[in-house]
Amino acid sequence: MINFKLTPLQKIDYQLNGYLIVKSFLSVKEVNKLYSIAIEDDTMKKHAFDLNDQEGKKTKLSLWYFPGQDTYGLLTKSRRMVDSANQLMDGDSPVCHFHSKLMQKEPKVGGAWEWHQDYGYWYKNEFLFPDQMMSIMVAITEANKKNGCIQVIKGSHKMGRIEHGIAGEQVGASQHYVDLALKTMELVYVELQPGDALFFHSNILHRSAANLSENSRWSLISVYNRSANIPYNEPSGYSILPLEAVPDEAMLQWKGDGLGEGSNFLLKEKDQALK
Ligand SMILES: O=C(O)CCC(=O)C(=O)O
Repeated sequence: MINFKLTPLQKIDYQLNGYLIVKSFLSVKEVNKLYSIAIEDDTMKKHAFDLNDQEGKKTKLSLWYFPGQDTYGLLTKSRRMVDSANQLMDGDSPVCHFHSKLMQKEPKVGGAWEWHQDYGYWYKNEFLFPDQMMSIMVAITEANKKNGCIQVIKGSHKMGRIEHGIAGEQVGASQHYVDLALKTMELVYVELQPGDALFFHSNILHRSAANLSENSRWSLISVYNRSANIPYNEPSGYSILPLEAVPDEAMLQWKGDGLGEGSNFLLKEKDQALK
């Protein structure tokens, strides 16, 4: 959607529930472009690594810190993404980009994500203000119950941070608190069509099941932070670098570069933090 703006009602929904779904956030043309780059771009492929769940099932993901002048970077920096993050996060310092990842859950082998809060990871980076952090996920292929769509516990962001431990190569929230949350709040399967977006708070409890279907589930997740929310244990430095927003049309109309090494990809072998 060109010149997309959240309505006051959508903002209230997000604050109440900890997430918000926006249908047709991207056009078919925009999603097709993201999909073909994901398939064809050598840099993206070269930097993809496998993340194992507790049963050894794998999600393929590429994660980068710097949104450049390539199609993915231009989407992450687009007005519709940056202005939405600005409307939804607490605080008033400039919006910055922490990192983005392309998630590829392949048919039959795509791994699960355990129940967690993203802030369960980011707390370790010593960000102090979870209300100043959020993610925007864009579905590149359809996401449904069969191919392991995201599940959220509606309103669970209001619980504050829950203890997390290690779960496979991931971090998982205390099962006791997850069980209590499930007893108290509604579990929602976030089924999306290509181009739909999910906005979610850094403290919402979420997970996804393994992809046991015949179809891939691919998505882009970009994470935003405010420049005043300094992480005292996060060496990349990007999460406090203000973003310069570009027009929504840029990802289709600008002659973007390909994804380059300048995007600063995470190398799994070398880096500890996975998110
Ligand atoms: O997309 C998924 O299946 C889960 C991703 C997730 O939980 C995350 O990135 O925090």
